[in-house]
Amino acid sequence: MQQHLPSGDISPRRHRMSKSRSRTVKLGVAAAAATAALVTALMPGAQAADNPYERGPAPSTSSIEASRGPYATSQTSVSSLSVRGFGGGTIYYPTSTSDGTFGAVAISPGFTAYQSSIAWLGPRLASQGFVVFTIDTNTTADQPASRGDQLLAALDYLTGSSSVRSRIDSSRLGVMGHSMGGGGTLEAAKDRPSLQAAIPLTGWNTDKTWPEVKTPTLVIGADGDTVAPVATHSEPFYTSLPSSLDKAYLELRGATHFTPNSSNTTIAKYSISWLKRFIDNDTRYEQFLCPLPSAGLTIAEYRGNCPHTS
Ligand code: 9J3
Ligand code: ZN
Repeated sequence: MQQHLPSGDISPRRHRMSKSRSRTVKLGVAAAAATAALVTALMPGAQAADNPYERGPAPSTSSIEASRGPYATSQTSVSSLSVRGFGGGTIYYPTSTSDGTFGAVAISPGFTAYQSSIAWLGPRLASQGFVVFTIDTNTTADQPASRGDQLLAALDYLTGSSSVRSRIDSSRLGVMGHSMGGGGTLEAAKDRPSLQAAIPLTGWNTDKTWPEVKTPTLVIGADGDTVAPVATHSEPFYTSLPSSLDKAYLELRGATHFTPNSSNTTIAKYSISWLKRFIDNDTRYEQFLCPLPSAGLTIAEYRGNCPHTS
């Protein structure tokens, strides 16, 4: 959040206030601040802000770039034999239950790939305060529309049947995916407008137009992608999303179609910020999204709307 210095017209008005009134206001403010500090100190999980969905300490550039966030994580494997509608997967989640429930994200791999191809995102995102489900698809040849259905089936399993269901706020869900899984991410958002965030990673889809999407979407492309070139995939995906939607386009510099298959700080920091901002309504992360990030060593291009409307 940007801090603004008080503008010049404040001080004459302050001089009009009597000394006793000024002292009463100051004491009241001090008492309220002390009470808030005491409540926060006595209740480790308590948040000083009024947003009930905020989780974890105030973020910084280094905290969103770090290889792990503030939460220790656990993981549990889900067998394909125990579920219907998708191919099983691995759930990564904050170990502690003392901070209440968390938002959740399902993530699909791409064509011919397995959950291992996106596994780095599990602990990376979960340690920031999300339940993360990296899935396998029914077959590795499944197309984007099917991957979208499977992401939704995975979220339904996660919130309805999984061993961590009580740790999740089922009203705060998002989807991500690589390549055809990114194409599936857009399909899932189109099919379920209640989703709070969507992030296709070097997404691939024969459908280039997404005016139906109501979910805040961060489209991530790669400047050197020759499998799903940004000019025919991520860029039209982004452009076709409604202009009224909170949306952004991040083009990675020096990156390929397979950059999202390895740990990547630029993908992580903007994904964490987008998920926090739109799944948790956590405006402490707005500072990393608005004003729009500048192009540089790892960002070839960034587009989006600021300020955000939702
Ligand atoms: O998931 C993907 O990597 C999709 C890219 C692709 O090769 O599609 C061609 C059928
Ligand atoms: Zn379309």
